[in-house]
Amino acid sequence: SNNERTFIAIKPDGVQRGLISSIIGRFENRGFKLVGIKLVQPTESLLREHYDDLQSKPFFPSLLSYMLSGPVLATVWEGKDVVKQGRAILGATNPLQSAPGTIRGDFAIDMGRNVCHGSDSVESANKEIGLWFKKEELVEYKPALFSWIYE
Ligand code: YYY
Ligand code: MG
Repeated sequence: SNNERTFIAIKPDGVQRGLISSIIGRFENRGFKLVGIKLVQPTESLLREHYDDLQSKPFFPSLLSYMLSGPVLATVWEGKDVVKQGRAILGATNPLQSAPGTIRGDFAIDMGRNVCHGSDSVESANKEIGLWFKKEELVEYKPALFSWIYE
């Protein structure tokens, strides 16, 4: 469906490095629709819920302090296959394995400074969107270019 949604976040390093416009520009250029956006200083409890499945991993403490180190740009994008396409736009988790042309492949080197987050399934997208956004912070509109992007 054209209404699939994903949660994409620009992590504290991406915000500090001035990469917000480069990253959201790639989603805009592809034709995905922005339906929510805000800068957030995440709390530890939000991050523990967001990364619930990773809490027992050895890298979790450093992931937590990295994600707490500054504001995060939280965004929600809508469009056909946007969860999977969003992951492809971001690139592999480890930037050293991310193809050039992906965000991580173009802007990152270390896994613990990989600049961005993207939901890995429709189910986790719904969970993450609900965690980071209130319902009234997400908008509905028909983009003017819709019929130039979708046949
Ligand atoms: O979804 P994605 O961000 O690509 O990877 P996850 O496996 O969900 O891990 C979340 C986050 O944790 C990753 O972006 C970097 C960090 N991390 C790490 O520092 N070391 C690892 N071995 C695995 C993940
Ligand atoms: Mg993940």
